Amino acid sequence: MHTVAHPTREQLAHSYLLVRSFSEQLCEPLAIEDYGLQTAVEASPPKWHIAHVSWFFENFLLRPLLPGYQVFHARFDHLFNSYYEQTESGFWPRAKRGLLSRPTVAEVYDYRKHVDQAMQALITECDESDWPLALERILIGLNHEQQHQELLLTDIKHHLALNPLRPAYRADLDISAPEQAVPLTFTTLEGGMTEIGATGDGFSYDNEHPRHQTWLAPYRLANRLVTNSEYLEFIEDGAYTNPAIWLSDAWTVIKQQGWQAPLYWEKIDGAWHEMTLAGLISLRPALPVCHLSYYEAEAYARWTGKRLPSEAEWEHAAASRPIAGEFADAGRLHPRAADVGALSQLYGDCWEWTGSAYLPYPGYRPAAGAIGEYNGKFMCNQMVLRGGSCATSGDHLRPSYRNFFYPHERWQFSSLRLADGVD
Ligand code: AVJ
Ligand code: FE
Repeated sequence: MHTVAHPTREQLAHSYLLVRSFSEQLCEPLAIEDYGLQTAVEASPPKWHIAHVSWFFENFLLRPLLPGYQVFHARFDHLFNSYYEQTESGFWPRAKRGLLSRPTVAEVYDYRKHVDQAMQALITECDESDWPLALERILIGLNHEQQHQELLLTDIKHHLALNPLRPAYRADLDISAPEQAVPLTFTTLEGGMTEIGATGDGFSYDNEHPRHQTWLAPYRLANRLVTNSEYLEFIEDGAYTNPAIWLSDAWTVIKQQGWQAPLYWEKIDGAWHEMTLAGLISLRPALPVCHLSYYEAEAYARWTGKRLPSEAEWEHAAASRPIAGEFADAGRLHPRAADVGALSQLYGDCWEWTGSAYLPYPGYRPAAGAIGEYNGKFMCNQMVLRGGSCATSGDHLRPSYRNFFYPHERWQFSSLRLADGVD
């Protein structure tokens, strides 16, 4: 959520309404029956998302900062706390979020309204002395809600893709594509002593700090994301049956899960199809390949003789370029084909797996207390993704933004851009 450097209370109240109403807008195409489903441990039911983002404001703002605040329900903190250990409530297990028929969807929307009214009161009535803390936390809460808006979309896609009817979330989406992608070319970047991390103007998460120097040897970046037709060559070369291509952990997952293609690809009568938020479509060769795990992105890059960019290489290239691309706001909800030969698709379309482990930057310190659990405790065994996707709001992104997932996870809109050294 971009705001001016020091938003007034009115400006913040307005931003709050905009972000909150976008969550409700995203849920409009849902039937009541869609709200409770959980089809993977990592994918939550829409009802849970809608309640959890409200809990976040209740727990980190209303309870500590709004005098006399009455919680909506005494046990909701247990049900809708995601993973914060430093709380009295504890939390309901993630894997069992889909087992809760109560509270009902209607009750969860009432909870949301209760929190919204109290938040408007907090924004207007909060003591001047508490305002800096309230402002800081509201900005986290709004950015948190934007993250869950993306998760809502990716989780709904997962739920609908499991269903043999392959129902559309929105049948009216236009997933058009050109016949051919723009040619793959490489841009050389000189590197040298560069800086990465949040610059300090505008909101950023703690994991983007501190900004620091990092050395980059000259490198080359592909002008666009890898396409479906390029990835198909990898499949047709027998990638998914050839253990020599894969990292050991990757091959274990491929065998266990029976992977034969990216998530959501399926072959029908010899022709590849892809499940989208508009339902099942025939595979469009020129569109970016999407829903890859780190394992697949890494192996594909190596198979081409190239590699994944590091997060510093990605950020150094992206920092001087406009935040433009296919975002959730535009509502296509599917990546678009690149249409220029120059470095493009850095933002939006698909998250880009990097070759960088998700680690603290030198000197990183998470905040004290439960809110410090937001990012810091996940800095182990995950990989960094950069740039955002067609399910991310455009005003949620910036060059220093670090997303992170486990290397086997592929239900996000995740893809890759090739990188190479300079010889
Ligand atoms: C940054 C997307 C990995 O999904 O847990 C949501 C975002 N953090 N609530 C996640 C998040 C707290 C986070 N990711
Ligand atoms: Fe959350």
